[in-house]
Amino acid sequence: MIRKCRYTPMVALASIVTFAIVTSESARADLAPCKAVSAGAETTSNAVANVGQTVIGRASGRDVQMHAGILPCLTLPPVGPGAPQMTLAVSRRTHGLTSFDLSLNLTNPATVEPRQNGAAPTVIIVFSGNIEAADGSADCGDEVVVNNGTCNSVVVASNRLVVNADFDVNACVTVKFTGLRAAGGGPDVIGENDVDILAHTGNVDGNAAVNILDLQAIKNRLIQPVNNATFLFDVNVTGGAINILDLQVTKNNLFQPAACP
Ligand SMILES: [Ca+2]
Ligand SMILES: [Ca+2]
Ligand SMILES: [Ca+2]
Repeated sequence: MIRKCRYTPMVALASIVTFAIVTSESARADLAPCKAVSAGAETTSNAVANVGQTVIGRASGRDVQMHAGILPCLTLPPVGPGAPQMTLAVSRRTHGLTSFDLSLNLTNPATVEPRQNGAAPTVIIVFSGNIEAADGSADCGDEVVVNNGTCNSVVVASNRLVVNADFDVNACVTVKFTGLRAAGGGPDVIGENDVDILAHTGNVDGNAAVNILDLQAIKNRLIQPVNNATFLFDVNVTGGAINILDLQVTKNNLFQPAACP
């Protein structure tokens, strides 16, 4: 949600002014900083607030005209860290010596993770800015709750929340976070606060079922090395080459249902 506001002096404030918060860190670079406008002066520059600040001066989708010298952004709080929000998330599996990340949908439908847990299953949630636990320590069962899985540990690293978690089999796994804020005592995290992943062993094509088409897809990649194009087919997360064991674990899960609400 980004609002630019333009101020034209010597005209009364019109209409009902709406308030909005600039929430996009990436957008800030496009916006000029607030600056003073002297009485009677004309300006066409955009007077804006930085991320996390309240923007005043836009009504019903149109620019609001203001009295001379009144620049609302001059009265706003000092620039501080913006409110972070989740921007992307991945399910990471370690295939032998190499990790491969499956990008996760942040909203419905939940992404299907066809791979087993492997040695170090991790969900990594990336935020728009650096974060910290408000109570000083990011913990399983506190800041992070994993439904239909086991939260093993949580690490905050800059703008990433690293959740080491085992997924239950054929389950809708939900990683939910709370109690996080911008690093340095900044504003609380805003926006979506959880991500669903459908753990469905062998469902390599990501549709509703584990069936013969999944077996065929794996078969088509037999003996191929695990790489960025093939990692989902290393269902048992061993690395090396895709092989009969990946077919076998998929076969063992044929027609087993799984769904996220
Ligand atoms: Ca805590
Ligand atoms: Ca399938
Ligand atoms: Ca394998």
